[in-house]
Amino acid sequence: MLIDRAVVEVRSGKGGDGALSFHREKNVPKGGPDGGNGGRGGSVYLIAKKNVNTLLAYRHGKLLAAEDGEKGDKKLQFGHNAADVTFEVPVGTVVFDEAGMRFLGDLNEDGAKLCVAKGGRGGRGNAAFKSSRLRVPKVAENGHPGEKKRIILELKLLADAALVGFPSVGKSTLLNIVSKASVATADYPFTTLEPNLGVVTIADLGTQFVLADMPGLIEGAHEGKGLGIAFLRHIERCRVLIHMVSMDGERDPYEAYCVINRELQSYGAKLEERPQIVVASKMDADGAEERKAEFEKKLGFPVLGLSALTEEGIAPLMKKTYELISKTEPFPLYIEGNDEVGGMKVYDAHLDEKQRDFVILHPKDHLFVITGEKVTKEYGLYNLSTDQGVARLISYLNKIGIDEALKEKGAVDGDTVQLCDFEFEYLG
Ligand SMILES: Nc1nc2c(ncn2[C@@H]2O[C@H](COP(=O)(O)OP(=O)(O)OP(=O)(O)O)[C@@H](O)[C@H]2O)c(=O)[nH]1
Ligand SMILES: [Mg+2]
Repeated sequence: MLIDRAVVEVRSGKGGDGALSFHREKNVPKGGPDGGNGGRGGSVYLIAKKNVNTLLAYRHGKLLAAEDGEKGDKKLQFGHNAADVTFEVPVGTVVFDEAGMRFLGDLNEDGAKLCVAKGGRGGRGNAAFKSSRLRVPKVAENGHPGEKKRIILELKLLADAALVGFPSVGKSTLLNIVSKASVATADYPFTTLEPNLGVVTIADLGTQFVLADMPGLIEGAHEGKGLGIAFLRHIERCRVLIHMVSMDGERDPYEAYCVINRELQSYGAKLEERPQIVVASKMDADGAEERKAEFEKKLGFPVLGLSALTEEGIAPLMKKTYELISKTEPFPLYIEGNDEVGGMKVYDAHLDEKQRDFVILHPKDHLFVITGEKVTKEYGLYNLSTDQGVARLISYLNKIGIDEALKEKGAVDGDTVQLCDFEFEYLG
């Protein structure tokens, strides 16, 4: 089986905590602060390698993790940075953050590298806080937390052309004939459940291309009807679509043609703009010639007729497909709101992070819980065993407007507010 999708957990290292320490020497009664900074946590990278063919290594929900940074120490000893770790994936792997299916990167070239979890920064030791206002800082920062998330790896099939159309129009039958594949075919819809690939050889041109047979589409596929359209992700990189319309009289050919085009459009990756070769299949069926003539009249252009029984039209279609592939540029992977993803070799999954500061939950009377990635991350930075740490946390919460937000949510004096393991009373 082709493993073309894997979900893995990635975890970068936490930054080492900064140290809280004071210089001690016999003859120096009051030494200055000398707590060193913590080291940076390791980051997790993926790299595309052309000698890696599948996502098999990631099949069982592997954990991709880097080590934590080392703590800072007294006498200005800085903690060591943890090493970054890099995992190899096949060329053509596309990476998404599972939460919200956010696109992280397209590893479409040998050597392309993507940071999927950035190591946390080390915390500052108290020596770093020396200032004229605070000569004896009794405060050190904790290291920044590492990132932890689940990512989806998807291997896009690298087919040159794909067969699309309603179920039972003869897509798999054609693939079998032209590529000597042995894909199941039958006279009921949705025989094909997963895309299949075949290599087509054009002997007299001494050339080959890869053809993908897709599951059938139906009206409403973009809303999940039939098999849905999720599998269309496999054809996002195809240069040519062969749109097959059956002449057996099951459906009106022109209507069927329009429905499929609408579904391709609804997929949202501009598949409708891809060069299409429209073909009329099952030309051996009764009345096929008349239907084809009518179909062409409505379309306004002639189409190739095919029959798997007589093999009529098949060789010319393969030749035409090859010619169109040769003169069509490859398509960059389309990502919503990002027309072109390419050229960049190293992507940074963190650049476009847009986060809200916090969310307030109200699980029961007189209890409010502050949550959200940003605020909990910030929370981890304060060393609450010191008065300053607490003071700084409170001033941060004030700055981001917690009081107003709590009031809006209906908090009254004396209500309990929780943020991780820290609690305080609301005072309006
Ligand atoms: N008469 C005739 N029957 C055909 C032709 N091509 C395919 N068939 C038959 O049509 C039925 C459906 O063919 P498939 O190749 O399974 O169709 P498909 O488009 O792959 O269908 P799905 O996988 O369900 O989307 C099978 O019973 C085939 O034998 C043809 O050219 N002429
Ligand atoms: Mg099929």
